[in-house]
Amino acid sequence: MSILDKKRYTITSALPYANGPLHIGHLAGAYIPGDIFVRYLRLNQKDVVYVCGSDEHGAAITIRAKKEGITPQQIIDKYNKQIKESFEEFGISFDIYHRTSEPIHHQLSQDFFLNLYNKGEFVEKFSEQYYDEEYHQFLADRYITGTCPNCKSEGAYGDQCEKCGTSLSPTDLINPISTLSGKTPVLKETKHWYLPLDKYQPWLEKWLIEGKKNILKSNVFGQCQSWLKSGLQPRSMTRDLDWGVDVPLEEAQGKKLYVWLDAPIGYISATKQWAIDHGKNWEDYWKTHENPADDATLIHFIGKDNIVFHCIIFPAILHAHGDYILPENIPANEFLNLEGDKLSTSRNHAVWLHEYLQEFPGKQDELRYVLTSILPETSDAEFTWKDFQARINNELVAIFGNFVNRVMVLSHKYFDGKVLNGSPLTAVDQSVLDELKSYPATIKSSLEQFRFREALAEFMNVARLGNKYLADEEPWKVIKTDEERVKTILNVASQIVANLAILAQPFLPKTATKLFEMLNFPQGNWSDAGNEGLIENGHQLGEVQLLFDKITDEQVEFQLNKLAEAKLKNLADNAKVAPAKENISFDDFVKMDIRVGTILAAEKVAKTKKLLKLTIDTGIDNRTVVSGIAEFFSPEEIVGRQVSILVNLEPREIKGITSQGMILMAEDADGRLDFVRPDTAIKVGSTVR
Ligand code: B3M
Ligand code: ZN
Repeated sequence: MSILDKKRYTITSALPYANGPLHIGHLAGAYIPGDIFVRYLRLNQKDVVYVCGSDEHGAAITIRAKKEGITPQQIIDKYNKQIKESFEEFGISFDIYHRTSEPIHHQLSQDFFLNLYNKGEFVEKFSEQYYDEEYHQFLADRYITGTCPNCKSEGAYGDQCEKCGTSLSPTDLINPISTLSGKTPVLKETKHWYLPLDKYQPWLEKWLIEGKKNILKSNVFGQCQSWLKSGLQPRSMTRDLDWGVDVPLEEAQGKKLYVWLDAPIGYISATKQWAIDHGKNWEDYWKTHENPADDATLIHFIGKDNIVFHCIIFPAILHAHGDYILPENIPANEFLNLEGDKLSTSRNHAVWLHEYLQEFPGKQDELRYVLTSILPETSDAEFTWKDFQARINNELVAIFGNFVNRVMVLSHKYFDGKVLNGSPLTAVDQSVLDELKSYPATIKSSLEQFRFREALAEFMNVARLGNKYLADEEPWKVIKTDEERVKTILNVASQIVANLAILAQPFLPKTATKLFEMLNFPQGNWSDAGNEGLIENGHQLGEVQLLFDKITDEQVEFQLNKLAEAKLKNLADNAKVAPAKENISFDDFVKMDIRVGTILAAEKVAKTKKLLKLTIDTGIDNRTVVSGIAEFFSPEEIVGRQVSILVNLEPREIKGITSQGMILMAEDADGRLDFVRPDTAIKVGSTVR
C-alpha cells in the first residue's frame, strides 16, 4: 500500500523555539522536507493539514531573555514574528503557524495533563534536584550543563546531549554547572509528576521496534533501538520554573509543565485553531475513529536531536491518553554543517534565513534547490558557499534555465510563440518522450520514501533530457532547411517544459509558477505529469522570463567574509581573562629564583597524556623537570629551546620522577599553553625578574 492511499494527512514540522532566527540547518532538517512532501500530497488532491508554530516555553526562552536583557514575553514576540515572516517569505506552505503561548494551547496542554493525572498514569516523586543557591532556582534542562555521561563531551544539557543525542537527567551529568551563576549547584528536595516510560517500554517495543522496523529511516530506527535497549526511565513532566504552562493542580502552585510535554501538543492546538478558522473538524486530523481506515496519517518532520521526543515520549503520552492517533512516520534528518564547522547560533556561525532573503532577493528556490540537493537524510551534510554557487550556476542556470530559455526564445523567434505540429515524430523524438513518461513514477517513488535528494536529482534529469535533446537536434541549424521539423522539435521540447513545470511544484514552487506563466498554461496536477501531449497544437506561449541567474564570485566572497568576521568577533568576545589575584609583597616576589635554561632532552612520561620529562641546563646544574605540556609540544620540537624555570621550587615526586623546578608557561582561557622565554638567546643561568 502506498503512503498516498490514505484518507487524510496531518503533517507537522518541528516547532522552532522562539529564541532566535532561523538558519539553513533548520530548513534542511524539518522544513524543506516537510514542505516538499506536503506540496506533493496537495498536488495529488489529498486532504492534508500542515501545521507548525513557535515553541515559546522552556528554558530555551528564559535563558535567551536573560542574555538579551529583556522579558521572556518580549523574546517570544520578537522571534515569533521574525520566524513567521521568514517562513512566509521563503515559501514554506504551512496551513497555520501558531504559538504555544496562545490560551487554546495552554488549555489543551492542561487537559492532557489532567487526563493522564486522573487516570493515575503519573508517578509522583519527591527527589533531590539541583538548585542554584545564588539565583534561588531549581535547575532543570538547559539551566544546567556538564559532561555527557555517554559520549563524555562537554556542555551537555540537563535534558539532552546534543553531541550524541542521548536523553539525560540533570543528575546524570558529570561536573554539573549552573548556567545562571556558573557555580556548582546543590541538591534540594522537590516534588514532581513522572511519566512512567519504563511501564510503556513493552508497548513501545511492539509499536515502534516490531511495528516500524521497515517504515522508519535507518538513522531514526537505530536511535530508537538504542534507547529502548538501554532501558527507559520515568521522566518528569513538571518543572520548577516560572515560565510555561501552569501545572493544573492545587498542590503544584508555581510549577510548570515540562516543555516537551506541551510542545508536541502544540501540533494539536495549532490544528484546532486552523479548524476553527476554516470550518473544519480538528478531531478528523487527530483522534482515532471507529474504523481505523478513517484515521488520519500523522507524519512528523524533525531534526535528529528531536527523535526521542517524537518517537518515544510523545507517542507514549498519546498512547496513555488513548483517544489519539500515533505517528505513522518520523522522517528525521541529521545535521547540516557549514564550511567545515558545526552550525552554531551562539557563535553566529550560520546562514540566517532573514539575511539570505535580504541579500538574495527573489532567490528562494535557489536556496531550496541547493539545500534539497544536500539534505542530511542519512548522515550529516555540508553547506559551502562555493558549492552553492556551483550548483546554481552549473545546474539550475546551465541545464534547467538554459533549456527552458532556448525553447521559449526559439518558439517566439520562429513561430511567434506558437506550439505547432510539424513533420511526424522521429525515433529520437519517440524515445525522448518515452523517457519523459517514465520520470513521474521514479520521482513519486523517491518522494514517498522521503528520499528528497534522490527525487530532486531525478527531476533534474528531466531537464537534462530536454537540454540534450535540443543540443542533439539543433533546431537553430535545421531551421535553414526544414521548418516543419523545427516545429516538431520545439513541440516535443515544449512538452518537456510543461512536464518540468508540473514536476517542479514540490521542489521549486516559485519557479513552477513562473513556468506556468511562461507557458500560458494552467497549473497542473501530479497526475498530468508524464503526458506527452499537454500542450495542444496552436497553443500560444506567454512571455519569456528569466528563471535563474548566476551567483557571482563577489557574492560568494561577501558571504565568506561575513563568516570570517563572525568568527573573529566570536573569538574576541570569548577571550575571557582570569580575575586578578591578591597583592603580594616585593619580598614575596624576590623569593622566587627564576632562571633562563635550555632544554637538553625531552621524553614522554609513560602512561600519561600530558606529561613530558625534561632535562634542563639551568646554568647552575642539569636537572629533571616534569612538565604538563605534552598535549601542545612534542619532545622533538622543544629540545634546544630556551625556557624560564623556577629553580627554587621544592622538589616534587610526579609519577615516580623527582621534578626539580617548574617551567613557566602562559595559558589562555581555552587552556592553550606557550613558553615564557627570552626574545633572543641569552646566557643560561641568567636571572628573570
Ligand atoms: N522546539 C526543539 C528544537 O527547536 C523544539 C522542537 C519542538 S517540536 C514539538 O530543536
Ligand atoms: Zn553525549
